[in-house]
Amino acid sequence: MAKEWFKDKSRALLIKTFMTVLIMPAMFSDLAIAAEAAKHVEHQHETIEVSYATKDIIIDGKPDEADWQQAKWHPIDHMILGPEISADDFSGRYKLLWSEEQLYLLTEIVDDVLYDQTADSTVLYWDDDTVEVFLDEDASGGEHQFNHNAFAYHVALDRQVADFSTLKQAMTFNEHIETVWTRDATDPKKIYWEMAIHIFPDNYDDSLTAFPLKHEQVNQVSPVTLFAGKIMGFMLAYCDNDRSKQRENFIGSHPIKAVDGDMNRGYKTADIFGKIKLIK
Ligand SMILES: [Ca+2]
Ligand SMILES: [Ca+2]
Ligand SMILES: [Ca+2]
Ligand SMILES: [Ca+2]
Repeated sequence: MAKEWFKDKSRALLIKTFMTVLIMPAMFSDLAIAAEAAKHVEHQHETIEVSYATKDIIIDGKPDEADWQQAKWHPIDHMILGPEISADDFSGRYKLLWSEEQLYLLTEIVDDVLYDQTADSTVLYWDDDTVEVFLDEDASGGEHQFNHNAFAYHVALDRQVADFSTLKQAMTFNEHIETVWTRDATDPKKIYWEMAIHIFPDNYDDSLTAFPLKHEQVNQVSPVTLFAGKIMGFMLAYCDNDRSKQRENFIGSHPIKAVDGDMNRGYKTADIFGKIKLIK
């Protein structure tokens, strides 16, 4: 009887040890994965509130309007492509404001070398120093590489704005974003990139604005009128190149979950954009 009990006890101990060795680490790893996923989802769903511009914002690359002084900075600090870099090589942050006619963006960039190697604004524009503005007017998410369910505007140093068209070719959308940048008066590595962005809906049709541009046909779909409470998909990134053949770094404002090791997904899907809410 005692022998049997001992056998049972040994067996129980064996089972307990087995469970501790095999199941506990699995539980911890499940917990770690769940915590990581929760962190990701939490940040992804953190909506940025955007204040109303009480006075006109002059697009001159100078952030001296009182409304800009009041607005809150948001970081551009998530590495999408490239190695770690120093704050001197790149650091950036941004502010947003809105009016009925447009969304205003102020981007403060520190970049040691400003570089625009390809003059044609529709060729290899992602390998130049570029602010990339991701916008999804109705916050629908979803695929947008060759349609206008969302836009991935590449705003270049020469103030041209490029993205793919529905014809699967790059084209300019200069009428969508008015922009001017200037260097800081005391720190020349710091630039202020001020933009007024017209917000276009999913049904924007680029076929009439493709080259050759016919000015009388440009406004076939009007920008939407913005209002308090409106929610849009939004994300920001900077392509940093300091005289390399291809861009050295791509740094974003939001964390992106890698798919097959790839975090550079914003130009294809609006699912990874953050959200902004216009408030008054
Ligand atoms: Ca200004
Ligand atoms: Ca740099
Ligand atoms: Ca959309
Ligand atoms: Ca650069």
